[in-house]
Amino acid sequence: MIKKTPINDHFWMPFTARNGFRKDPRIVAAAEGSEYITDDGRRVFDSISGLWCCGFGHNRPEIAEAVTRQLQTLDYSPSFQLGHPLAFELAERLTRIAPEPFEHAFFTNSGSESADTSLKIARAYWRMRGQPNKTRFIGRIKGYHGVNFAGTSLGGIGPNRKLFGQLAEADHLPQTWRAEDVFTKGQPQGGEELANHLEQLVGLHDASNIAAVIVEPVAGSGGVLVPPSAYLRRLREICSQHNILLIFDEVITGFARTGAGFGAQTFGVMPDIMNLAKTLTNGVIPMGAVLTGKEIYDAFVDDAQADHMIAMPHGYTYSAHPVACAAALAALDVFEQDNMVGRATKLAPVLQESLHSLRDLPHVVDVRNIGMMGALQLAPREGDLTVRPYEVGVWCWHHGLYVRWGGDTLQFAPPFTSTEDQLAQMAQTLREALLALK
Ligand code: PXG
Repeated sequence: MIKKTPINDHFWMPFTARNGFRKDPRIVAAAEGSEYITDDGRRVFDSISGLWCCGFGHNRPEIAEAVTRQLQTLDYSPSFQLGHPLAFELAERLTRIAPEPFEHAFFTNSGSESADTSLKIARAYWRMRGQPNKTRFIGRIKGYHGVNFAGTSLGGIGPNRKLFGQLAEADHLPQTWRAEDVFTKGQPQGGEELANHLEQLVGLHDASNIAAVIVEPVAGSGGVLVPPSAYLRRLREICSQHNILLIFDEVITGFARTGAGFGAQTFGVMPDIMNLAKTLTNGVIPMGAVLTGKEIYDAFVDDAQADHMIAMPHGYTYSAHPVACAAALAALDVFEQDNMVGRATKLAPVLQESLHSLRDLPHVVDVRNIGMMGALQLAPREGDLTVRPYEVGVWCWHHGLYVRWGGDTLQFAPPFTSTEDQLAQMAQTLREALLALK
């Protein structure tokens, strides 16, 4: 006899349509590999790796063992004025896996905290360098950097902002989606003109007042908007020319999601600061990180400073939490030993063909993909952008497929451990859903 989970209103659910959920609760009881198991015992393919965070597959025994061992060795210790071995080991390991010039890791507990941390580092860096007026930040329309004050302000998804007002001062570059690029496989061409908008903002504010630009290499939650081929390079050029720090939010694109280890490597463009979270621990324990090169770190540290002076008054109770460090170290072992970059590279064309095989189905107005991420954009129904993705998503849930809906898109980021058959079945279920619904 299968027991259905009782639900209640005490749990104030994040980013959840409460009424739809109450009528038809979707409860995950367990996970295995690329699948969730529901509380009524059904197996559901996880086409979004949880929330883009479990790319190495669920319930990896290596990570579970490392976490268990750590819980029995050192449950918690502060990283303010004290250290523990795994924090140093993880920082060293992570910066070795990350591309040059990243040598330093500041640990956070989420992508939202990584956004706040990176922007504070940027402002403090310019102040340390004697340019305290460089305080302004520039994000991008359709960008997502989490939900804290920085992420809400610099993010560019309208519905995530409207209830809260403009929390911190910010400008936004235009989004990178262009109508002429629909149904492009991988990167569209060109896009310099989109990056050139940054020059207008520099003209408006003057570079002497701008601290940093923050973008995702590929906008994820905004609907998998793949940057055109010349876009990121041009953004980098303009930032370098005007002494503006470029921050890549690689919370989704980090750890093989775009094919290479990091989006910066896929696109051949190095930012000054790189934000990480999610797959850093394969989603097992909350953790994020902000990586910088030596030049930024060196602006904060000075061997001549008095012994009791704190140069960076920032950090979280759980920064470099020992259990999170253990999870991340084990996840990095899996990342390297199971060749996640190789798996993602091999599976990416299969995902591409699965998604693009749906292009002629009713309501599909765009299909986008890069590496192991992709999206289907659906036409609005009677002016409502979000109803179709919602209905398709719920239909799929009842037919063995968990797919993430957001705005006018369905979004995909399957585990790199998925099989080709699972991706083919995913496309088949989506096909049936799109034909079944109006
Ligand atoms: N930056 C990026 C690029 C993200 O995608 C965050 C920051 C914030 O991370 P935290 O850990 O604070 O949530 C994210 C998070 C979705 C979805 O469905 C995406 C995220 C979170 C929840 C849902 O697209 N991204």
